[in-house]
Amino acid sequence: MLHLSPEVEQALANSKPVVALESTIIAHGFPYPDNYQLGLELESLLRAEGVVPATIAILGGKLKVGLTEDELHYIAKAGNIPKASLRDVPSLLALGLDGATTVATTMQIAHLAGIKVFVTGGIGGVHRGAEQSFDISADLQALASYNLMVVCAGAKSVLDLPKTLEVLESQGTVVVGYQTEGFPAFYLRDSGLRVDYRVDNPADIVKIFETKETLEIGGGILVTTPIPLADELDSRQFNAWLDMILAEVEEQGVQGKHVTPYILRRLHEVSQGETVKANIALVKNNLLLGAKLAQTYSLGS
Ligand code: PSU
Ligand code: MN
Repeated sequence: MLHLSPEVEQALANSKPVVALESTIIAHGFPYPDNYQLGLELESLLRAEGVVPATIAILGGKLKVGLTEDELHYIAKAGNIPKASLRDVPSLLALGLDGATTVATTMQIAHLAGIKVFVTGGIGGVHRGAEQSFDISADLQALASYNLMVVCAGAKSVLDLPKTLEVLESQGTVVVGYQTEGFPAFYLRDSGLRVDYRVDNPADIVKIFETKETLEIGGGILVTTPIPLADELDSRQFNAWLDMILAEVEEQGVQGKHVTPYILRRLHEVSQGETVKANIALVKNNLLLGAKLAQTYSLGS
């Protein structure tokens, strides 16, 4: 069921650096054709760093690790490929269906393939109002289970960030800040919350990861890095947009897996593209750190 592209298969066999990328960001994170262009650009940025990109998706019931340009285009354009979370994977495979992988499923599949680094924009977490809705992303569950370095710009303040950090602590997930003491809040550099460890160079992050592997402690490491200063949004403006959109979610009864894509789409609309621009900038920034981590890890193996 696991289908590695020839490029990814060869790189892994030769312990060359590989970085996994998710497909929900392409299917649901950005409008077409920007999403297709972004998918291609992320891959070529990694290649320029000497790293093999492994974009992950479920297509026709197969776990695809490394996509062709046609497959990437299909996912970007289709518009109706469902978000595949952990619980969807067996059904999608058994029934021969498509799914865009979230952080959780991308981690699961990357882990099956033996990939150690995954770069995304922001993770899912505990939603605001979770004490009522119980809406907690399976991304946290995956971070508890799969042994990968996951690079992100923190999480959006769409989520309840203090609760998200509490769950990460309860389940024993290592959270580090790359050149930052503050837990980043995606479009904003600092959430006002702290990370446990500030680490200033990629080699030390890999060292933490390898130590965890040596001790056979399961689960991932969440590597957070803030959006570049020049790309950060204005926090008052952002919070005003967000409050408006959260009110819509409530009013329209948006629920379950539709919440995150709804919020993202509306942010893109009301900000007239500003959030898209910031999102692209932070993913690229994350990518460069992920490339360094993959290179450092592969040198040691
Ligand atoms: N957060 C973002 N952008 C995203 C997502 C989350 O800022 O695109 C996507 C990721 O694929 C993440 C998923 O894994 O949404 C989380 O969805 P849920 O909250 O339904 O678990
Ligand atoms: Mn949810």
